Amino acid sequence: MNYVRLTIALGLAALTAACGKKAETPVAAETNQAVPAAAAMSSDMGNMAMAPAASTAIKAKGHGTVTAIDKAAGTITLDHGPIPEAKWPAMTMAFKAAPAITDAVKIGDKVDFDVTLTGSAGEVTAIHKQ
Ligand SMILES: [Cu+2]
Repeated sequence: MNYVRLTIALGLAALTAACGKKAETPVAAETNQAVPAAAAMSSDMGNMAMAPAASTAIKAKGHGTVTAIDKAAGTITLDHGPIPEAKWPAMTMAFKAAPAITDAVKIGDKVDFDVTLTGSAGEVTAIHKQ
């Protein structure tokens, strides 16, 4: 029983670390973007499969600050607050984002956004400045 709990705790810690690491190394993330973002995150999503309901897409709203935009890769990095719908703590991470999203804001903007989350990956589907 204790072993199982420890395994789950380690899995969650690894996920949190993976998400944070991604945000701390945006340059490395960009080089991976030649492969679709979802593929780069597939290992994270594999870990997430341990948690129930992780594979189900969750629509949520978030608030945060834009820290990076990569229009070529179609990603936006947000330093976002907690997202209770997904039981996510505050963190900085990259999300997939369509051109309409990446063109609408700039680095440093404080934003409200809608996001669809699948495992540890997410796509921003709407965004506007606060
Ligand atoms: Cu996050």
